[in-house]
Amino acid sequence: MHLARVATRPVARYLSTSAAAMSSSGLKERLTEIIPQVQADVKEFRSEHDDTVIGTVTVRQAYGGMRGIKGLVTETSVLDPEEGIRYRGYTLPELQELLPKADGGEEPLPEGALWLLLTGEIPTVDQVRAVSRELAARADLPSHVADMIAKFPSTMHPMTQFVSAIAALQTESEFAKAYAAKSVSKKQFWELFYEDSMNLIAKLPVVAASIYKNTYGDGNVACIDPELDWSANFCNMMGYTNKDFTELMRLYLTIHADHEGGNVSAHATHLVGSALSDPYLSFAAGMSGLAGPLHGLANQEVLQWLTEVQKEVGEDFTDEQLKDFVWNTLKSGNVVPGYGHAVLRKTDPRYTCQREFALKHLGDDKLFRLVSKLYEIVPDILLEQGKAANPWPNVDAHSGVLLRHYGFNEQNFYTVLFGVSRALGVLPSLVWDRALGLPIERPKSMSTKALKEFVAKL
Ligand code: AMX
Repeated sequence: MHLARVATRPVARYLSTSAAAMSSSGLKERLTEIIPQVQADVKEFRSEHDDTVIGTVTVRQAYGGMRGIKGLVTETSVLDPEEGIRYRGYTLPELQELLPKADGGEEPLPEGALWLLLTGEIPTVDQVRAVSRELAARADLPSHVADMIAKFPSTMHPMTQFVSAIAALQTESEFAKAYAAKSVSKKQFWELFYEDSMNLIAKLPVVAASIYKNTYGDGNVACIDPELDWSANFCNMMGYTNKDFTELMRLYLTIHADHEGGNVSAHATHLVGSALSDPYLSFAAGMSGLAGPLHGLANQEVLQWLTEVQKEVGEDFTDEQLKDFVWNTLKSGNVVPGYGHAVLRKTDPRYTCQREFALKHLGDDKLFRLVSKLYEIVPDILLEQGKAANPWPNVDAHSGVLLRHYGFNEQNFYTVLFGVSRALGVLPSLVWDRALGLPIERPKSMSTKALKEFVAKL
């Protein structure tokens, strides 16, 4: 029988929650100013255009995963098939330039991305430092969640642990409590979603690090240091103190945050939240979607696949050997993980900025060499096979190589890192869903019989 390793230092020992209330960064105050302006803008736009047609739906789309149907409003980011993601109108290279950095650092602080995604504004250095402090002050874990993580069997996949722990944190939901007490009006929903979202974002690194240390280590998790930023605390809690690794995590947590509203994790979070399930339950649903191999779990799959490639072709591989391996993957009915995308039609800019980080920091890392070679080889093969609409690499083709370089070898944990970052995008979206009063989501479905009858009448 598996015996769980219990943290010798309880993971719940952090700053008191009353400190959180006192350490406001000004982010909520800024949102309070912005929200009425956006509400008025949306009201005016809708009064003029509610009946304007923005697209049509084909039978192919109904059977084909609703590709390209414009049926969702997401304020935080927009994905262009050719150019890639823009957070509130800014490309990733622009964010790398404009968002505040840590002292002596070169990569953006994800707290800055959080501010931007929530407000649409690039924050100042002071505002970002204040958000770091506010998140540190909200990071307390309730003891039942810490105990629960400590008792999970190490054979339970880290994403299953992550989803379960997030759902268990729902005891802390201020929205759920106020709603149950009938003490909140619809106009105030966004504020409670904001409080829940900020608390959840603050606690996720503690949850994730506790899962990491209980699954792979001695169960000890370092305490939050209120002087450190969100990523540095996360790295410390996982036991990584290398400065370059912390910089990598700042970049990683910034670029994985948001990818507009239709991807599985964002859409699931939004959908469940539309039933007024609180941010904890909504985000747990989103993370269940991220755990799928065609979505976030692809970063784990990539590392697994690269390990198999290495084993098969060795270090002095030829192009022909790599081509054979890729073709064999396809012929055996598997996808090439890390390649293709439902929306993108060019190399994912999230791949490109990770590649640039690797060019700067990884030197002649063997796995990076292999990944670079595959970048030259895989697209042509996918094009020749003629099935994938997009033969180019996505975000997951690169992330594991960077983590592995710094000794982060536990690939089954990689999707948890993705999940911690994704909170910075989908939870602000959820806050805006409530601010704009979006209703419960309920698209129309049809049976094949009903569809046939419908098209016969056209
Ligand atoms: N390798 C092999 N075949 C691929 C492929 C790949 N990387 N990408 C797409 N295809 C295949 C599809 O499986 C599909 O085959 P089918 O007709 O036999 O079912 C066909 O090409 C058409 O698919 P598509 O329209 O190009 O893609 P999609 O929108 O249906 O799916 C995605 C997109 C990402 C699921 C798909 O490209 C894929 O499976 N990629 C590998 C897994 C991966 O990297 N996922 C991570 C995506 C990013 C993320 O969410 N984190």
